[in-house]
Amino acid sequence: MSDRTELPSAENPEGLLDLKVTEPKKWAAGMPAVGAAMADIFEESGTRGFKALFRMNQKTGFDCSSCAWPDPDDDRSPVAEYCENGAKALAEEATLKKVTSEFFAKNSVADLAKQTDMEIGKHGRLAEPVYLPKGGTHYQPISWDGAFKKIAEHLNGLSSPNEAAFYTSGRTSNEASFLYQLFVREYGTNNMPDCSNMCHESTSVALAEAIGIGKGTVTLNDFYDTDVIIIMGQNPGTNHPRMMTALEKAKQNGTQIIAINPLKEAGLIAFKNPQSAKGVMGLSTALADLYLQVKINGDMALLKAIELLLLEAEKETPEKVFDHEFINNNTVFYDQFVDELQKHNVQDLANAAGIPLSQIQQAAEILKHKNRIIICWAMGITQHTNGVATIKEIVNLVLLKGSIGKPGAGLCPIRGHSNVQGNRTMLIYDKPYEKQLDKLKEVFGFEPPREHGYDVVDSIRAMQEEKLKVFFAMGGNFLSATPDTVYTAEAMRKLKLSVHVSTKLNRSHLIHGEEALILPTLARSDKDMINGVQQFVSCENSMGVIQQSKGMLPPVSDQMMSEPLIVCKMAKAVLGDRSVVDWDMYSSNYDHIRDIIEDVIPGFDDYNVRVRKPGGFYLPNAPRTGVFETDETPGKVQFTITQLPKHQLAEDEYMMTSIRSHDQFNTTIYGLEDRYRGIHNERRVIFMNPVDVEKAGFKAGDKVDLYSNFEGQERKAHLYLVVPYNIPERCTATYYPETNVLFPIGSVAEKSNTPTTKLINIKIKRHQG
Ligand SMILES: Nc1nc2c(c(=O)[nH]1)N[C@H]1C(S)=C(S)[C@@H](COP(=O)(O)OP(=O)(O)OC[C@H]3O[C@@H](n4cnc5c(=O)[nH]c(N)nc54)[C@H](O)[C@@H]3O)O[C@H]1N2
Ligand SMILES: Nc1nc2c(c(=O)[nH]1)N[C@H]1C(S)=C(S)[C@@H](COP(=O)(O)OP(=O)(O)OC[C@H]3O[C@@H](n4cnc5c(=O)[nH]c(N)nc54)[C@H](O)[C@@H]3O)O[C@H]1N2
Ligand SMILES: [Mo]
Repeated sequence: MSDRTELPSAENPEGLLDLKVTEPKKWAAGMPAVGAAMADIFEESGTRGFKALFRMNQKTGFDCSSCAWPDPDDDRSPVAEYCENGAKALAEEATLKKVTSEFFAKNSVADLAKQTDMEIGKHGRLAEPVYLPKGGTHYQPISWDGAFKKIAEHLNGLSSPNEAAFYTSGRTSNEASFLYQLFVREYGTNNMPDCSNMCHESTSVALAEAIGIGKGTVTLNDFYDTDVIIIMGQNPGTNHPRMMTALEKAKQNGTQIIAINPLKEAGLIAFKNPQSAKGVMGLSTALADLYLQVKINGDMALLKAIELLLLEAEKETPEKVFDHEFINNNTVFYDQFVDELQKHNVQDLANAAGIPLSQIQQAAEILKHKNRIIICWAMGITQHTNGVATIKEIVNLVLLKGSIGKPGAGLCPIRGHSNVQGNRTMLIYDKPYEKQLDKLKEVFGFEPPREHGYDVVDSIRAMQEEKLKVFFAMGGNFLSATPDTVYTAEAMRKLKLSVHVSTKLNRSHLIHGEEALILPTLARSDKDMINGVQQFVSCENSMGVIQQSKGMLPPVSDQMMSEPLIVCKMAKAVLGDRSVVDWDMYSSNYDHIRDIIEDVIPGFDDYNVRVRKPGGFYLPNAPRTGVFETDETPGKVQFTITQLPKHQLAEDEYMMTSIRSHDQFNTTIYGLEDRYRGIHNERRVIFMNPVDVEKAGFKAGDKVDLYSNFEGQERKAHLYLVVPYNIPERCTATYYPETNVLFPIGSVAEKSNTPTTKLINIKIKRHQG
């Protein structure tokens, strides 16, 4: 079958494979999980992968790069503190396959671009710096010095530093991030888009405004002694599998779990722990006591409905449901919030959420007399137009119950990339605070730029408008991760120079500027030696714990350079005598980087000492310790009045969300198995409610094309297979990143500017051709 056009995207593979659909699973993990992981490790890396697996997430080992879930503070499994998907991530890194300059001599950029994302990623580790000259068809070898010289020529030739942007993907360590932003600011711009902009930016904005800190407030131990855990818009069985162990332990301690998700995700229903005796015998622990299968973006209506029911209960039994002492002492705007809430009708809210009122009553009943409540959320909440508002509504609920700043209670955004939270702490931010810039100035003595920079979406627009000429990426896969693939590809092709510091080949290397560089770097599991001394880096997990990460695998090529070194050498090449920073010192030993971080960023006192302690240390977190205030409201945190979203669907339209399969890490596609959802051998599927399938005159396996319409512009994704699935009516789901062609650049979340990749209205038509 050949339906392939020249679309520069993950879309349009050669044809459809042989899709197999089986019953979705009703539990996650278990022995098959470990078996699958072991098979991957063995195939990619042989025994070195196994050895590394046992060091992953150990106190003296390296941090798994697959997610930001924390490690236990005290007891860790002596053999294995990893999950299936962490093992797959390691297999990808530890592979012995190499992408060398000979590989590029044999494969033109155009030919490589025709491969699927999975094929591109399977070629192995990038092993040499390579350069694509203007008009070139093949990447060719270049020395590291030659590469830095090219970057310097371009950056120093721009008419303003603001014509360059510097992207960060969330695997970059604290040490590398700190140096990177230091270089970018000394060079003279705040154009620092990062993967957060597409991920938890809505969380950072909402929490900073509502509770004064853009981070969650709970620790892992809170999970072990709490009454209720609510999990919204998150699929832990796949994306944070180690969270399952914490949920299991919580259940054993009597915690009730409420899951809020349009899809019945196996990992929210039950868990078979492959590391427990019970799990080995094939027994599972039931997780969600109540599963609310909300409509896509019905979360706001649902939260309001729960709050309204709690308010009614509070009126019946005053002082028994809400924590008035907490509310009086620590919050503002309670009265306004209640006035506004009462304007809603609970049945209307239930209808908007798409959930029977009786089920919402059950949720309210569970919460009514509890005040140790943890609310977790991830992309199902943040990547919506009203993501910031929904998160503030989550805060409202927590404040009503006084469920914050006490053990077993609080807000728990579950971060994605393993150091995405640390990147922001290290000042990777396009909108830095004045006081942070003042501090940089005080410590280093240069004047950092004050004008806010471009985030991800603004960068893409600026590329299109040719305001950006140089794009430098510290990791990631910008083209495939961002929305509106065709528009973004066009934008990236207008660049004069695109540079990617990467571990693996990806599509962003193939859709390039006039000139392009690929710079191979060390990954987490690689041993990082400088002047004969082994270095380590550090990362911050989702709960604000800073820990060291020390790789142990000999790099497969001696031409890879660590990220901190790349920054130092680039800074020297670009800034030369203009720089007031001692880059040589920082590149000689990472302890020097940590010493200076300690001087600039609060909470890192005795960094070098404390990071060497097994288990690391917690960063300060005001609300966690019962200090409640925001910039606007000293001594108090805020209730927020939010609006219900309005959704209008034409008769032939559906809402579409985008999700991760069990066999990918973001744009890295490990394989074609979405085991828990019962999808095998193909990713180009659209999950639809069986009633909708029938009404539309389709049947399982039919070939369809998807169309989105936004502000009069039509976008198309070719050739998907219909899969009838347990999802609310008029809601559909497809895998990210293939359908990023459908998400318009203009559709972003209010305040956070996050692309709304959890909702676009689409039409589904029978495939032509
Ligand atoms: N193995 C693996 N691990 C990963 C990643 C990976 O790709 N693979 N990615 C990492 C990264 S960067 C991140 S950010 C996280 C992502 O982790 P998650 O946020 O768990 O990932 P997603 O699959 O994007 O979507 C989460 C869930 O949101 C639900 N959902 C969709 N729309 C809505 C909605 O409107 N409301 C509600 N309530 N739910 C909705 C989906 O059904 C899905 O279950 O995982 C990190 N960890
Ligand atoms: N439709 C849709 N779009 C989405 C999302 C969605 O849910 N739906 N999710 C969004 C989210 S949450 C995120 S975080 C973004 C992800 O956006 P990115 O972070 O840009 O994408 P990744 O796929 O994680 O990046 C993978 C690449 O990173 C490189 N890499 C891996 N490890 C390292 C390392 O240690 N150092 C360096 N320098 N490079 C490394 C490899 O070359 C690999 O090809 O995508 C976003 N896009
Ligand atoms: Mo993410």
